[in-house]
Amino acid sequence: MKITSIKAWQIFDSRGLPTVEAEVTLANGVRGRGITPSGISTGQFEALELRDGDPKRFRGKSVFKAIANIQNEIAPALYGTSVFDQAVLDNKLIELDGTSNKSRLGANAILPVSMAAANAAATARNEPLHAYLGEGKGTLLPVPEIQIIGGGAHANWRTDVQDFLLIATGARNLEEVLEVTHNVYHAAGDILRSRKKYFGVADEGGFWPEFERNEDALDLLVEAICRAGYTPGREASIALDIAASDLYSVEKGRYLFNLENREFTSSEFIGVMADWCDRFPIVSIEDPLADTDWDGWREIVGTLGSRIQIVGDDLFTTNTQRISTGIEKCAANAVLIKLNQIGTVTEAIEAIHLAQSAGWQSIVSARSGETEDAFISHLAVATNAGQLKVGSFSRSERMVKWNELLRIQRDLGARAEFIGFLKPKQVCERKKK
Ligand code: 2PG
Ligand code: MG
Repeated sequence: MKITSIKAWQIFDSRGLPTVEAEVTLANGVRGRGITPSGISTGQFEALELRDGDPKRFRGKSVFKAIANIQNEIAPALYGTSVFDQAVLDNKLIELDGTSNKSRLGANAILPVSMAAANAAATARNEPLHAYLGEGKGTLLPVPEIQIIGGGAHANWRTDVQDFLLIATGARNLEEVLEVTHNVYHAAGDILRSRKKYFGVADEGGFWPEFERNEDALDLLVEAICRAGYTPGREASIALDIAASDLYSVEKGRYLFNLENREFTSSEFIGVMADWCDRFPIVSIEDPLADTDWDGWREIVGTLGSRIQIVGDDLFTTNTQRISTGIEKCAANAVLIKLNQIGTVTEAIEAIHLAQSAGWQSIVSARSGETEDAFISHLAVATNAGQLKVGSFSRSERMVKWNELLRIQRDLGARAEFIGFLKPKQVCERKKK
């Protein structure tokens, strides 16, 4: 089944910023669509997001160059290519770009075409996307990791730590996860409103509170879990995304908590997190250190890696070379997977497979700038990734992913598996089986 047409347009994401939508049409008239999300706390090693930079148009944020690259270069190169071999197709895109970080054509030109082709292929085969991408082998429903409080770059730095998330560690199925999450999310809102600490909603739908210390958010989460009728650490636990690259001052060689006017060396910062892990039911920490601080990453894995999940996001940027280095150095035990960090569907799937082969967990993730697209829910199931992180439990660009997961579950029927949150050791044991 050959590609006969590729078109692209500028549309808008959940922050109201321009992004790229591509549409692939096949010889039989079947069409597939792909939309690029966009991050704000981006890692320096990510594939390049091409923006026009013309201050007179969309404050420099328009994506017309990326769209022109699709129309003038990508489309002619892919006409006549079979849509059913995603790896070959993605490889053509990588070669056409010719750079190591997709900086010539832009990852936001390449990715929507890659996603649109996968969608068109699935439709042409009359299969749901998860079945097509996973060749029917994807049956594991990912455990949702759901933001309750948003901070950092997503909430004008009201807290230094970026995400305070909930994982329903005691849930026996997806419905229970969503019920626990629903109850804790709304309990947290009630508490904040009653204390007049509610400032609004952050970029990913989590609450944007007025706190004096980062730890206040941990206290709030524990209180909300209890208020909702659960036992912290049993039915519901805490995950954090420190997004520490944003907190690291190269000049000072220190991590900064500006909210509290505190500075830390790498080891001191690890000490803060170790102390939090002793006092709060934390099961996962993402980006606890900056993406250049490999020694710090090794140290935190030595200190906390047997107890909790240590996730590399900015550290790895879904890049198999960086993940391989991380595996060699024992610098984490889990990888965050973001399609637009690397730029093609095939490379994202390879990153998940690499993590799995090392006995690491993979967490498929949305960006802070999202759309109505639910591709990642399918990707998580297709690859048996284990976890899914899409922001909070409000706003349609987030809920569409959770709702799609429920649809996928219905679609899989008796084949759907839910095994819940696995500790690092359990992930390794599952791999050995
Ligand atoms: C992250 C993401 C999503 P952004 O750091 O994990 O929460 O943020 O998309 O802004 O990089
Ligand atoms: Mg992150």
